[in-house]
Amino acid sequence: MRYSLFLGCVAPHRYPGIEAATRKIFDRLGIDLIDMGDASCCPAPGVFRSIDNLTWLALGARNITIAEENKADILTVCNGCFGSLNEVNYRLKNDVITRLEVNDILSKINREYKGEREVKHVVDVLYNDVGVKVIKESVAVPLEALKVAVHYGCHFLRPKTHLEHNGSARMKAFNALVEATGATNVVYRDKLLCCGAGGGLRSNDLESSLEIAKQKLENIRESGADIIVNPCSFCTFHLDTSQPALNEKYGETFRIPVLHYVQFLGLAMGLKPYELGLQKHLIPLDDLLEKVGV
Ligand code: 9S8
Ligand code: 9S8
Ligand code: COM
Repeated sequence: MRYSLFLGCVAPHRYPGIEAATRKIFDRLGIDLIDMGDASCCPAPGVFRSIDNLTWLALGARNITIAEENKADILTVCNGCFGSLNEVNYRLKNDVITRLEVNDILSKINREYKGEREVKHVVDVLYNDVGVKVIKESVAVPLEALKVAVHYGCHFLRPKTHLEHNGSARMKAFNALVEATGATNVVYRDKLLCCGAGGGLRSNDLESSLEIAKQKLENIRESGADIIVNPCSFCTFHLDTSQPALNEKYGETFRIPVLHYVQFLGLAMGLKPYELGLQKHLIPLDDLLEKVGV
């Protein structure tokens, strides 16, 4: 098994631990990750797709051609990147006229989109291609002491009728992967609520995006969860950074650690906190690490 690793923007720029964790857990699982050279932003679906469809398609197609050169499907670690590239791929595979238009643009940089590759979310790869059994066997430090609030994120959840997203199957897969570490998956109100970042809201209207995060975090706090685990770089970024911002703005006392699933699994595999970049998170994980005996 081998994949082209698509990093997106948030992992390399803000949460390098997501990249480090991905490389390390895949190394443990014996799966090769191939770099994608000069890949660009996916481009972010909530931003580019809403503004200029053709630009969105052409930029996404250019990234996919890098995976075609690698002869390996794309692995994404962010819901937005998955949603964007998967949809570009779907549209271009199924719409000949748009594909001709996009390939005309790509010809200026001597590239051609061929439609030879799939775009996969890391959750789909771990659940379908690796399997829960192997994930369970890879656990060296069971996380039984932890109550987890799972946050899926919007671009993870599109229904099967929308292109080939199948969010409900993916949601079940994610629960199983979280539970495979030994942790308890808690129930909380409005679980499917957005983190507040997406659709360009965080960059365009920070105040509203913080309001949504506040609702989400209040519901999670009420559940008594020790940690938020999610499968998206952008959600990780927003749920972690919005807590100090809300504490400052409203005199709140939010202090719920947030991990991307690849980091959470890394902990369960026995990787060290510094190998997973946990020191880069604004909400400290010290108490939680003590709880699981790391
Ligand atoms: S790339 Fe640029 S802004 Fe981001 S991280 Fe995920 S979505 Fe795709
Ligand atoms: S960021 Fe990640 S997927 Fe999204 S649009 Fe609503 S939720 Fe958070
Ligand atoms: C969210 C990406 S993961 S975007 O802001 O909706 O483009």
